[in-house]
Amino acid sequence: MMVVYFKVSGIIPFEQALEGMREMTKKTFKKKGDDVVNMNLALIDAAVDACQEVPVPATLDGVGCVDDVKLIPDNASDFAKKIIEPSMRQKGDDIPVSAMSNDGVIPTGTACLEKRGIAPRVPHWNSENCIQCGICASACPHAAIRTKLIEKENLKDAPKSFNTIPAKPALADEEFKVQVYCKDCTGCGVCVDQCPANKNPEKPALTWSSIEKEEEACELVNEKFFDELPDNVMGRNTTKTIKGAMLRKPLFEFSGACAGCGETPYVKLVSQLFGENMIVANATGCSSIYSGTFPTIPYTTNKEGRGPAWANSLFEDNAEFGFGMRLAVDQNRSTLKTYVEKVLSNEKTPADLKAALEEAISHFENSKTEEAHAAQDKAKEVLAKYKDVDCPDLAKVRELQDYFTDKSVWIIGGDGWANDIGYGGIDHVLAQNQDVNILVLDTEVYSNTGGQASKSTPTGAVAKFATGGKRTYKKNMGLMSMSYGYVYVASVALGADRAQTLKAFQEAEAYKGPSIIFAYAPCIAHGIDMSKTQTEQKRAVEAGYFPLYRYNPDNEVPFTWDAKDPKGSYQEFIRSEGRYKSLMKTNPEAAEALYTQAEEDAAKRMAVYKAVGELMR
Ligand SMILES: Cc1ncc(C[n+]2csc(CCOP(=O)(O)OP(=O)(O)O)c2C)c(N)n1
Ligand code: SF4
Ligand code: SF4
Ligand code: SF4
Repeated sequence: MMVVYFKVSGIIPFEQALEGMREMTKKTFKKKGDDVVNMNLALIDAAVDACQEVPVPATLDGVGCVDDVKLIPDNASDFAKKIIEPSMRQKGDDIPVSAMSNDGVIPTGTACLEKRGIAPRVPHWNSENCIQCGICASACPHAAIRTKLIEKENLKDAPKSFNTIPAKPALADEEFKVQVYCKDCTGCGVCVDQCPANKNPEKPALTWSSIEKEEEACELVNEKFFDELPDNVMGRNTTKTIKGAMLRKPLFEFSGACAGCGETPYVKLVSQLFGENMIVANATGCSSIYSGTFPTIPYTTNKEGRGPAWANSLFEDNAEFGFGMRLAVDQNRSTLKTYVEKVLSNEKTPADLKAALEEAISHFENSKTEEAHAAQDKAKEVLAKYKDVDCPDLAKVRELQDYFTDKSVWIIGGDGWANDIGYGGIDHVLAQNQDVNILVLDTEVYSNTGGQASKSTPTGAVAKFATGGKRTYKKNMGLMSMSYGYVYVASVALGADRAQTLKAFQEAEAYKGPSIIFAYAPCIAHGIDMSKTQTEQKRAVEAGYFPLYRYNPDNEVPFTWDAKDPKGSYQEFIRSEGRYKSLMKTNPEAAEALYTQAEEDAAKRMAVYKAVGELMR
């Protein structure tokens, strides 16, 4: 590749580049002997000889070149047309600075425009075998497979190809559907791996198909119809179950995370549960990259335009950044309340406005219920009616009207942020006893910069800066957080126990103080089969590698140990992952000793959590 790069780019004279590559090759492979050096030099010569120009044809079997392909729909926003489309066509340099937003605010809901179509194979739903569990939707890192309940009357205009099955538990007027978004699917295989019906090879509910075949079967048409159907139809379900939670529209979709990523299913879950009223402070790391790579954003809104607001500050100050959001929301809400009271006590206030404001403010403390939303919407409607009235108090209420609803503040980042570089900030914010939720996506390394060791990296794991295997213990940050006594703490692994993860997220949100959740997230840096990331979470818990617990200060007995006694082998688990296995090749003696140490450390860690958890009342 290097030969081709220097030849085509002409960045330096080719002969000079060739000389440099030869020298580098000799230096790099010197220790491996002359044979290896000569083979690599021969490779360079072969590449020079083989390098030839291939002209780009105007068409390929009748298909035009990329400039002819329609990338953005006609009804897309100005931002999509003026910024996203030229960027997609690699014409970003032509965008004038004047087209950029002045304050850095850009619209959400734009990752759905990409339709990358990168998966050579995509899942196909065999409806007759589906047990309607929603696990595929919960496991998918990319929100590319979804479930919906559909009222039968809404199927009147459905395309012929749009198949559904009667909803369970049986309701005469509802149908259930699993929809694959073929062009957003990465083909990672996590859903196929996780589908419980697939355990019976005779009757699998998800099988592989080619993207072309699915397009021929009108899946793109089906997807459009599915998308336009009403969202969040729950029937008899509630968000207390995974099946129910997965009936809600993900407000985080189609991110560019690696196929099979272990982090994104958690972010998607939070968006499904709380996205409509959520503000996210994101630490730098993988989550800031897949959540905000300019110009498209995977955070999106529901059909009424409600959805998460997202921002990324620095690696080292994200907890404080989110804490500032909490204080700002509280301040704005308190100002709104003061001005609503002023308007209410003004005798000139019309009766309908008074009634609407009184109703909206009556839900101030419990502002996220359906009833509260209806009252808030009504208040906004009446406020709009009086928008021309010259009253500064009323103008202030209108300015702050979005704060009738409290916001759910989520502070998100990786283990490097949480354990190392942002730790001081997290500790400070936890100590303030304010209502924020912290989500630590624990890949046990600095994933985004190529897998450097963090204080969350366990003993024996190989990472950059720990190439000989990490020599120290994984930091017990859960325990440190619990020691405050007024912090909600949970440790979860979605693929190991979906119900426990769901419960933890809901408890964290409901808890009126600080919450912190440590979520185990397998990653490409682990050297594993990425179609099995959720299975890997299960294996980790079953081997006693990763703990599941919840510490809820609201409960009479705050600590709950959620993992069953280990039934898998710790050694078998770590020896199956590349990040541990590689040490065996480079330093087998140290590997054996570190593997033993790692198992002892993990056992000690579990015992400490259990024992101290019991004491922390
Ligand atoms: C102060 C500072 N140091 C280093 C970096 C470079 N950096 C950006 S992302 C990252 C790794 C993030 O790792 P982690 O927090 O574990 O999140 P992950 O990528 O694993 O999700 C690093 C080191 C930075 N942005 N700021
Ligand atoms: S293959 Fe991967 S990206 Fe595609 S639907 Fe399944 S889990 Fe989602
Ligand atoms: S995981 Fe399988 S059985 Fe469950 S809803 Fe999805 S397709 Fe159906
Ligand atoms: S590097 Fe790891 S955490 Fe980052 S997107 Fe890829 S799989 Fe996810």
